[in-house]
Amino acid sequence: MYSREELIKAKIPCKETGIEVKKGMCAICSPGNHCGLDVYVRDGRILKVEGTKEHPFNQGYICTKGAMNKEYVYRKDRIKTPLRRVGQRGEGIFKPITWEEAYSEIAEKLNGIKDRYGADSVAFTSGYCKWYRPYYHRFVYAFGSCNFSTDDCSCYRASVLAGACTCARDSRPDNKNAGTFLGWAWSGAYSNHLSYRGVQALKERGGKVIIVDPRITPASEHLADIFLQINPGTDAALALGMAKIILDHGWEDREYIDKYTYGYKAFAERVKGWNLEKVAEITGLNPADIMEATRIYATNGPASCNIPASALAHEINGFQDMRAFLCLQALLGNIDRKGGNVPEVQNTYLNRNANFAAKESEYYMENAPDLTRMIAYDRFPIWSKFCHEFQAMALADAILDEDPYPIKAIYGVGMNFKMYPQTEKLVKALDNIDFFVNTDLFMSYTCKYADIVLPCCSSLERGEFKVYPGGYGVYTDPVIEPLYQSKSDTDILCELANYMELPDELLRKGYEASIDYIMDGCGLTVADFKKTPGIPQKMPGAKPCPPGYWLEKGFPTPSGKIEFYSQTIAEYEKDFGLDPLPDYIPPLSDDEDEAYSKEYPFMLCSGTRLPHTIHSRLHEVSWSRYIRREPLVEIHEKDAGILGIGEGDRVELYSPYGCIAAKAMLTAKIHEGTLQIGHGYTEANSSILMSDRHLDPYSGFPGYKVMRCSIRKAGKDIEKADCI
Ligand SMILES: Nc1nc2c(c(=O)[nH]1)N[C@H]1C(S)=C(S)[C@@H](COP(=O)(O)OP(=O)(O)OC[C@H]3O[C@@H](n4cnc5c(=O)[nH]c(N)nc54)[C@H](O)[C@@H]3O)O[C@H]1N2
Ligand SMILES: Nc1nc2c(c(=O)[nH]1)N[C@H]1C(S)=C(S)[C@@H](COP(=O)(O)OP(=O)(O)OC[C@H]3O[C@@H](n4cnc5c(=O)[nH]c(N)nc54)[C@H](O)[C@@H]3O)O[C@H]1N2
Ligand SMILES: [Mo]
Repeated sequence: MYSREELIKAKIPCKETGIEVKKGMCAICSPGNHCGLDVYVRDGRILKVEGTKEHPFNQGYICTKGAMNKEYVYRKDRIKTPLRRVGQRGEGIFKPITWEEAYSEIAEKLNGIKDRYGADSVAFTSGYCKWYRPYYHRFVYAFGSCNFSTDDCSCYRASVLAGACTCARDSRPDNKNAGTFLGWAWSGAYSNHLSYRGVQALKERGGKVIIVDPRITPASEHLADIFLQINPGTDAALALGMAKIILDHGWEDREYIDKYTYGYKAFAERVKGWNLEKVAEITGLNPADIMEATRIYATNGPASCNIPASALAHEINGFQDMRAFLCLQALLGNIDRKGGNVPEVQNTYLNRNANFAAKESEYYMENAPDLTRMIAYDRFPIWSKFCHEFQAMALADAILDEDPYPIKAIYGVGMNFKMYPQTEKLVKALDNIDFFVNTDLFMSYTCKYADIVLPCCSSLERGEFKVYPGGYGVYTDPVIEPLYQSKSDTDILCELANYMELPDELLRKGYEASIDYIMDGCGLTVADFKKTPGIPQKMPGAKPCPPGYWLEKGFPTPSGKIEFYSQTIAEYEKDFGLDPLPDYIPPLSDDEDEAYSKEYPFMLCSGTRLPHTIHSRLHEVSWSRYIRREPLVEIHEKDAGILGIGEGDRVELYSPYGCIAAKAMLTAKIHEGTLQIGHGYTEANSSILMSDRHLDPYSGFPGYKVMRCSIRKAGKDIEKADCI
């Protein structure tokens, strides 16, 4: 057996074994990761994958999910050919058709609907995949529709919007220089393994770590000096309470506040009402712990922190929680300072700052239609102000109410109904839809409802461009041919654009020409990158972004300062009741009547990240299923005792919106009165329990982490229960 190094370096052993080690990229997980992979290939088949040691980003590491790439690519339910539905929607009965037949039917149907109802009546959507987005976005605008949406409507964007209303869109923790790391709704070990390593290193050199989480996690166990096991959804109360303690002790950075912030007085006035007892009561925390955590955070600086991706955003006060959290950082002068958080100077490509300027938004916005016509444009003004996408949480309403106009077709790329709250309502809304196309690798629950299904391929079967922090760009080569008749998403869109004769020459030239346009002026072209496929190259023009850029230049806010009081939000205060200052709103206040809370006494957190799954992608991979064979509901052992529920018992989880069946997993890691379940399962889709009205008024994000529900032991005839 040859070692990995021998196989990579020496050509002769490769000839003998027939194995080639090719450079690929894992796209199973967040684009914030996308680790470099060494893919062992023989006779066009993947044998195994490993992390690429010389990759500047992951340096050889991959996570549990990345290790499943082979099993993922060869999932049994890969779609082999384009398909036309012949059964009822949802039945999953299809007839294979040729690509030409698929393209001509799509072109005819979409153009027909455009002629009859206008281009905006076609809604274009995308699931979690990011790589094709700028290209797809431009495709939508070339067609003429203003209605483009992605999973950003429920992922991370709420945190970005809170940033945009306070200081800058996004920031990174400067853990190397920090005295303390504040991990707020952060469980890096499961959701972002490389971020966990950064905090481990801080801890190893003597830094302090504070963790704020309702759940006991690897970070709370192994890294935390102090762990605040907070009641879910009460984060703004804690942040405002900590601000009060900081001001009471005179720990704030006065000079920084005077020079770089706006609205401090109003903020100080707002936090006055938050005494320690009140904070402790709401958050369920011990007052002494709150004091001690605040003391460490304020006096052992500079302090860095994570920017929570979804946990806070999935509370319905998530936007305001994030604002309160950012204001806390500002009080201590931790924004744009060494050892604090360094705001991004630019968004290079696909929501990543790689220290050089690319022309991504110029590219897709070049021929943008009137975006004020977007679905739900007037419903979530902060969303609409900053996003070039409609808030898709309003899609079902828009279809059912024909408001602001009828939606007659959906074109989906990786669209997944299970990511939408009240999934069944969206499925029902399809009755009003004349034509639905979806593109996926796998025959998903959603694909079964489509009129035409298009087979796309994985990241190991396509060439794709990506940027990395530190100034890197990379272009991958396919490591194996696309399986069956599948194609890359951008090839599909390009061929369709040509079929439809969309009036956009650049788009019709294809993905690579588009990347060259976006990267124009950055120093390297696609042809340059392709000389070293899969190996990141340093961009000649990349410049490091040291802290202090915004402090010197002025922040991209109306006042040019960090805004405790947001002038942007103030524009919408009168008409929309939005609050320019951060505030705490109880997560269930809308529904909080007595009868309701009696019937649904539990608070459900759906979608806490599990180390071996990601959304709906890995549940059907056998490796992943061996780890957790069935959907499990975590319930506190005391609650289980009261309800007579034992470990492994079949249970039903129900809310006013639906019911799902799962198995009970008894735990002491979560609070009593709360339940937790993973998301993305077809046989137990937790999103059907969520209300599509339980939304954050600022961002439109759904309350996935804070939904009232109840649990009961299932009867013997569980199969016949009114459950999905
Ligand atoms: N209840 C609940 N719901 C949630 C969440 C939660 O925590 N709880 N989290 C929310 C968040 S943060 C997110 S990001 C979303 C994610 O939600 P989804 O978008 O649903 O994520 P996935 O299941 O990863 O991917 C959707 C589809 O894309 C397909 N796919 C994979 N690769 C490709 C590709 O290269 N091309 C194409 N065309 N398709 C591909 C997959 O097979 C899958 O069917 O879910 C949201 N919904
Ligand atoms: N393994 C795995 N990794 C993933 C994903 C996946 O599905 N699986 N999804 C990716 C995507 S799209 C996203 S958006 C990110 C999400 O990344 P995160 O936002 O980090 O997601 P979570 O792990 O759900 O939440 C982090 C921590 O927040 C805690 N939390 C939950 N509710 C609250 C609350 O009310 N207050 C506080 N303070 N903490 C709370 C959870 O217990 C958890 O420990 O993960 C990405 N990485
Ligand atoms: Mo996400």
